[in-house]
Amino acid sequence: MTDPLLTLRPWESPEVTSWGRMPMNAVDRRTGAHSLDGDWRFQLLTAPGAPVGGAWSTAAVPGVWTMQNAGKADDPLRATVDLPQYLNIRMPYAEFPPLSPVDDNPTGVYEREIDIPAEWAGRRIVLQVGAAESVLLVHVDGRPVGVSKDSHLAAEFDLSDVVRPGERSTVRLTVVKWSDASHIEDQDHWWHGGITRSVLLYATDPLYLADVTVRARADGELRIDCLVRDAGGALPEGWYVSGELDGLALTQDAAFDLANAEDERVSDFLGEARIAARVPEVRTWNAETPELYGLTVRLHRADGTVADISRHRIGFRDVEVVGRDLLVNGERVYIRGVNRHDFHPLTGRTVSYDDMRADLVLLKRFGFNAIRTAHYPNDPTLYDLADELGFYVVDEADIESHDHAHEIADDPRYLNAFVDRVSRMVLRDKNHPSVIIWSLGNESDYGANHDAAAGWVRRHDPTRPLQYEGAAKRGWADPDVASDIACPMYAPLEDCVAHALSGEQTKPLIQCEYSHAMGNSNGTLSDHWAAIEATPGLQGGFIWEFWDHGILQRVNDGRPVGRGGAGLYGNGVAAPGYRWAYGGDFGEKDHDGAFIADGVVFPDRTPKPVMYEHRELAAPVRVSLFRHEGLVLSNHQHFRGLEWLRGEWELALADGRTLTAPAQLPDLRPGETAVVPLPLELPADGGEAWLTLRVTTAEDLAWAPRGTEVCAPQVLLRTASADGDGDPVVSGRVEVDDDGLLVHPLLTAAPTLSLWRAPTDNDELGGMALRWRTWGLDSLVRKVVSIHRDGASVTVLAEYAGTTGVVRHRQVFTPVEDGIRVDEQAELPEEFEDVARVGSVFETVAGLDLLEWFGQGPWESYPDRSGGAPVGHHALSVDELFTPYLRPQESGGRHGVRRFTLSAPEADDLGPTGLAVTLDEPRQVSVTRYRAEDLTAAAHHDELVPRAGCVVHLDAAHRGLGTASCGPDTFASYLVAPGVHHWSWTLRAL
Ligand code: IPT
Repeated sequence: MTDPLLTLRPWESPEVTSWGRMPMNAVDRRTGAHSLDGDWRFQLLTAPGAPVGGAWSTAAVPGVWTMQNAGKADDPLRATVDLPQYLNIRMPYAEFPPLSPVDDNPTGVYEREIDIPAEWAGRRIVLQVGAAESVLLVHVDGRPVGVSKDSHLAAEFDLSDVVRPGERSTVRLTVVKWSDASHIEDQDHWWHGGITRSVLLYATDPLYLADVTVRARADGELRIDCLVRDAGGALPEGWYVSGELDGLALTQDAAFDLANAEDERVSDFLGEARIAARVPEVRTWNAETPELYGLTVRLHRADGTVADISRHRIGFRDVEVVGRDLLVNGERVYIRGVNRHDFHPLTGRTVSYDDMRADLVLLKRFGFNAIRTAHYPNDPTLYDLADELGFYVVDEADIESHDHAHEIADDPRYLNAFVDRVSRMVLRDKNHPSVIIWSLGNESDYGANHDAAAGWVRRHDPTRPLQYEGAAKRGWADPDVASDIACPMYAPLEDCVAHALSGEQTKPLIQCEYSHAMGNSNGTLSDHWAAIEATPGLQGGFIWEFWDHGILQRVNDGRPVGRGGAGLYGNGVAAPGYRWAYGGDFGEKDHDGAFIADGVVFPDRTPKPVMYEHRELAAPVRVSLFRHEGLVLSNHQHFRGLEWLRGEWELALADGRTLTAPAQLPDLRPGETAVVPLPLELPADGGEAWLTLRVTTAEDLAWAPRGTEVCAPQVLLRTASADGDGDPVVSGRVEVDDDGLLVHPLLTAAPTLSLWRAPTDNDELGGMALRWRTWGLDSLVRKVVSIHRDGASVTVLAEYAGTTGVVRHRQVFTPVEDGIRVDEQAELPEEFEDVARVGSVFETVAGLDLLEWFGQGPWESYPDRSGGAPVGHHALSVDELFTPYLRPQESGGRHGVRRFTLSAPEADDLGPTGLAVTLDEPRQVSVTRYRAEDLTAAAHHDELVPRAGCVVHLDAAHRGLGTASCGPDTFASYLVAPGVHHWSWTLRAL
């Protein structure tokens, strides 16, 4: 028998967005529903038309088959199983929209029995499939029931006429991976196939709430619009709705009924009712104090009995664009945002409540207050959590046609799909206070299809602004494009500032993507925030992105670990025998490599160092020095005081002392400042002095237990005194070998000049690493020119030859008390106009595992990413110093290091226990177990073989990180220029 769903070939008909699917709505049916999650019978076909009838395996629902090795797991990689593939912009196949490969189109067939409870007799029975990609075909007992596209939103099908209460039915969900819809789901993440969110079955009374739309304003005005339907068609007489808001009874609005009754256009067939109220002394919702109210809406039959219930948690708040400001409850709020995908290293796209909560809790702890749901509506629970924990959400429709953007934006065959996707998102999410802006999608050029979708949103929900980067690109101030926000991506900061200062700005400027977090990145984030906070018209942006999308993979057979592999990793690193897979690791022919690893957290959610930078930039309380007599404390929040915070002062002195004193945080309203006296008397001696306010949560919060660190603003109280003549020279002998290399019992490799760092992703993709390789900086050839003894000092002149230039390097070794002073000078030729670093590198004996330093820390920091690392006395094991970026690269650096010791924590009494280095001024230092060449050669972290000793870099100058893998490079002030560089340091044995 021919199946009409297959005959129609909906996977190549963009005009067909659904068939038999019910309209989207905001009634939450999760409570009381029967879950159909679990193992389903499963077959993976090569194409949608291929015969079903082979052997069934099982697949977990929700889940993607690409992560489950579903099919025959013992086949060679990619032979009969379908594995994840990572491509950013390019489509994975050559077919032009709307077509996809005819013969090679993995199609998953999921089947299971469902028992329909006998007590559902007479009720409306609905199947809800949370999400399936990219085309879902539904059959029940062999009968075609429906079709749905739009991979990140639920589809509902009315089964009332298909199943029989008290009987068993077979549900088949056929999921076709490639389709016309794939061309508008060309987002930058892994391609998967499967059912990614829960499947439910529920029943309602024939008389039911088809939709509920809540508008709750900051002044307490509440409007609830209910759409009522009856499965039988005509509505019964006398139905009505009621509501309850945290115990406050709400009734149906008679004025609305009257107006409807008098309006001849309104039929009795479509049930519309309104509840209107004004809530006195309303507690408004905002991201800092996300006050929610419990709302229950009831639909009654004429006799008062309840036919249907819809429960919501709502927030009273306003959002509007006034001039060039985005206002929440009248306040111009900063958007400290991040782009977030639904991602998990074991399940691909399926994320649990606990996962999502953990994401948002982490973001809260690191100062984020906004999320862009890149690039599709996220799991519905995400929005509940955003409401509850306090996030501003830019809700983005599932439209990205990147590879064929220009063709599709005006293609009328895709018109319906654009409007469908945007409208379904709005219909689902409109009641969330967290959602403050709708986004029409991502990277899809700009065309009539967007304007059509924008028109729908503006009519349906005039309460929120709308944004679309592709439209804003036509002109940040252009009133005629479908974007109320100027929301560029990766715009140079100077362009943003210039726009804000031009006098022509008409819309808030909030970058939808900026500060690309690939590898060791996010340089200049603090410069961005300094400009944002200093420039009216700039309001923030969304960092790209939250996750490094590394998939946990077994190294021996290349398979994804899949569900149940939890606990195999921690601290950002996959356990031995596993690795974080990125593009190409599943044998994909076409892929975009490590570009998928560009988040602020590792795949196990371990925060990368940039998170600490961000936390400090978002500090709710700031400190500055007031005429050296006192301190200015300020409240940098928008809505609340400092009462939820507790502080402690910490004074770090260069002589090694750290003094503390309790802090009394003043009672400050948002934006207010107060002058407080210095909390500690500054000791007359002790040298350089830094005062830090360690701010923690004063009580348990939904997102942080009491005592969680919130920020640590710092002021310099006293600069280092000039060192006089330095360490007195003592008589003694410095040993160098015939090559002029220092001989020292603690060093296994003598200090030499280094101009190379293992390229960061920014260095590689920004083209810098290529230039450095062309100049030969990765393989400089050292030649000693002269060795000269002058009294106790030895001067070594050497030349380091690259392919295009020669660097002259001088080292003067002078014995000082207990050690050796090394004065260095390097002269870079003009052609080495922009290098990674200029400094010394040496290697130590094994066993020196503890680094203690006075400088910035404790986390990794670089010249253009050092705002979140306060100066103080820090200590970490050498292994902890290293940041395990997925693709090994320069890492583990610490900025502003004044001195350090490297010691053996458990040294015996024989021989030296370590070494101490004092630097002439604060310098960039790194101590790792890897040479730059080790890091450069490895493609994954698990390929690195730690050396027994330490590799120590002391840099006279170190280039900033920037964000050139996608976006602007670092600023000129963070570049390492050619010419003469000087630096000195002293090496002592402990
Ligand atoms: C931009 C995309 O919107 C985002 O999905 C991601 O790919 C990001 O860049 C880079 O990781 S598109 C880019 C070509 C500007």
